[in-house]
Amino acid sequence: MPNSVTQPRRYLALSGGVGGAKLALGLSKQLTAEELIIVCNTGDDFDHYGLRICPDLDTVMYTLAGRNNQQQGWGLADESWRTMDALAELGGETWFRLGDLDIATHLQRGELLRRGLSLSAITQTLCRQLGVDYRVLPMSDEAVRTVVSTDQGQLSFQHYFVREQCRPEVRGFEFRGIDDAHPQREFLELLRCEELDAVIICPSNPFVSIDPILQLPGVRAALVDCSAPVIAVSPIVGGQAIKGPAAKMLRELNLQSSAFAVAQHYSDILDGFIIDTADADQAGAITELNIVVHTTPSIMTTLDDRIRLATETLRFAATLGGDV
Ligand code: FO1
Repeated sequence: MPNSVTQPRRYLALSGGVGGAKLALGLSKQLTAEELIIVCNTGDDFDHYGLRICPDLDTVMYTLAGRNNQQQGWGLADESWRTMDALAELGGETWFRLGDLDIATHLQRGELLRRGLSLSAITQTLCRQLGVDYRVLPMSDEAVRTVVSTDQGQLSFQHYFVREQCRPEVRGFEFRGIDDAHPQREFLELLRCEELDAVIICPSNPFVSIDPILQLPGVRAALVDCSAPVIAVSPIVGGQAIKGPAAKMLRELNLQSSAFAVAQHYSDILDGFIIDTADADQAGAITELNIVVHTTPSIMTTLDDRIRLATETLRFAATLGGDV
């Protein structure tokens, strides 16, 4: 697996949303906290009731802590909703569901922000308190906010995704603040370091979960120059997204809703692409993009599925070696 018995293995996973967190969990079962660093999209973050909500950071943190709501994917298990019910009684907005226990995370994050801590430091503190040793990093410590251009005008991400339930037709995306933002320091250092064994783009939505990370100044260039193989796991299986609007977005952007279209979207940075057996017929076309393809069952329903896909991904990375 590693390219030398002495050199520590280092893997960088890029994650957003529920699908990303599933593979991150599988990778965490195969790699130690020294070997796996997870960078999360923060374009979904938003301020609501004066709380700073960071869905993709919290979903990975709760998932690695074994505390996430398995059915929903986001939020905490054993949650209660009394604050939401009380808010409804007062005429407050309840379209964005904040569980009583989840609110504690947002209160503590807000308190630490007010004390001047960076989002990286806050995330590390929250993770440590929840027993998560893995480095879970925001893609940037500066604010980047995804705005979705739709047939009903521009919508902030959570308004599009939750309030409007992804119904509006997308026309494009804007990542507000991204030109002035910097990739999180450790993230960029890792991309440039020689010890990295692979960059793994998790099966997240390419447009609203991964692109905000890739479009941070310097990230795409660092991925192109990266000595380690860059691998993505397709979020599209059999023309459908496992969860969320990725397939619908592809169609609305007049792209194919296919694994091939995702490979094309990442083609300038990818060395390898993992597709599901259902899409084996697209392997040839993807190979034409000068991307090595690995075909394997990629739907993650159980923990074993997550671990198996993570194992396949790490093995695939090893075959691509460091000299790409
Ligand atoms: N997603 C929903 O579909 N409905 C919700 O009410 C909702 C609340 C919520 C609260 C905290 C949090 O961290 C995530 C939450 N999500 C909710 C998921 C969130 O919108 C998405 O996970 C990401 O933004 C995109 O993957």
